[in-house]
Amino acid sequence: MAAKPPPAVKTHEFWGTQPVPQEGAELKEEGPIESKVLADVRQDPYPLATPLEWCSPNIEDPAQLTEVYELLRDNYVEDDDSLFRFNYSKEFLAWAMTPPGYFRDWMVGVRRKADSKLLGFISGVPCNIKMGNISQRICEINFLCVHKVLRNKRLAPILIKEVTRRVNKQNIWQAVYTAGVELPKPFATCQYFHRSLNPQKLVEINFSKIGHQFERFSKPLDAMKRNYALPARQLPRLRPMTREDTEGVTKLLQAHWQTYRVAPAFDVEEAGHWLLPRERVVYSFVIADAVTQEITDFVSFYALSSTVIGNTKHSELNAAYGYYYAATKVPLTALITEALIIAKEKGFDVFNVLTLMQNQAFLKELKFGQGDGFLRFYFYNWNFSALKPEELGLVML
Ligand code: MYA
Repeated sequence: MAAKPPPAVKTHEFWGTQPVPQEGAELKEEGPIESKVLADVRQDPYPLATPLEWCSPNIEDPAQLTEVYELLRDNYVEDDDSLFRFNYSKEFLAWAMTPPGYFRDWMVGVRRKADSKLLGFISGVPCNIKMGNISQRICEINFLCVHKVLRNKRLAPILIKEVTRRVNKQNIWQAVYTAGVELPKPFATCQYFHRSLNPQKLVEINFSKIGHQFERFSKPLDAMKRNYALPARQLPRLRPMTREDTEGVTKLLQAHWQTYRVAPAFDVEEAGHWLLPRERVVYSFVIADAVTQEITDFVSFYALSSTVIGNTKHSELNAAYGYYYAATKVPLTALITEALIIAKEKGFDVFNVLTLMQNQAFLKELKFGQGDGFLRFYFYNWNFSALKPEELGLVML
């Protein structure tokens, strides 16, 4: 019998040239893959095809924010069946791209010269990250998008190289990013889980199916609704986080983040930016000790809608996504239950989480269902041994 051919290894014309761990290569010591100095950084932007030009959209200018918003609304990530497309709100994008010390030129856009239309985008923001035993100021990359009319023309690698050049100019040589697709080479892979808050709508938009366990009932949808009904609030002392809580929350989270191999290493100012509540963007809650006022517990989620593509009844799926937490005085399950109840009260249809942090501990009990999506986590220019989702304490937007 003829021997089976070896499995095809996907070749990566671009990623094969980048300082990322390559498929099949042995892991080297944790740390940078290549070492460069400022003098090595190219001074001029990378060349673009003649009809195109670079820009740095100013996210604090409402008109330019709208351009980025519309590019993403119409061209950003869709699920495999093209039923849903992420629709990050303008407020959300403004929050995600303007943390303390952000650089305007890390927002990289490509315009068509003829009419200035924005056709490509990628963003970077500075962040302090714990990578194993080292905490370092690196770059978080997000919102890579090429307009549908310019797909498969190798514009994405040019956007990535240009943002890398601009980040390097600030003497920063590492980045973290996530993608649904598999590239060389993730240090962690997490799976999505979904907790239904509005089962009827989720069925109507084909996000969920009525499960087999409900088919034996005369009214399966009603049985499904009963199954996902939530209890009344159980933690009356849980209240929205305020600016005065920022130091206490930072202290609590910094201690919690020590338990992971990769996690944020925010200072108080960054924590204020990333965690203080913003309506329709991020929701954060604390419990303070009745006597000492010390913050003992924290839970948060963020709001990210998706456009429902081609559904006559519904146009938006309102999703809440689990964000950071730390529980020291109440069980984590109780904190997440409160978050689910609040998210439902605020009109969210579903609560999504990944299998990172301690999430696997509550998925079953709180009736989260396994999704079909995966999210891969990557470092740029940093060798790092693979970690299990529960060793990962970083949430990317
Ligand atoms: S993840 C979200 C990505 N966005 C979307 O999925 C939106 C919808 N899709 C699109 O807009 C386009 O399809 C994109 C590709 C723009 C994704 N990450 O131009 P092409 C590689 C990295 O012909 P297009 C997020 O935002 C692909 O393997 N690379 O393709 C984080 C191939 O390379 P190779 C990707 O479809 C982004 C090459 O691009 C991705 O027109 C992190 C093909 O280019 C992807 N998601 O455009 C970026 N998808 O031949 C890296 C495809 O080698 C940051 N590709 O296989 C790195 C750190 C930089 C800073 C470093 C500082 C120190």
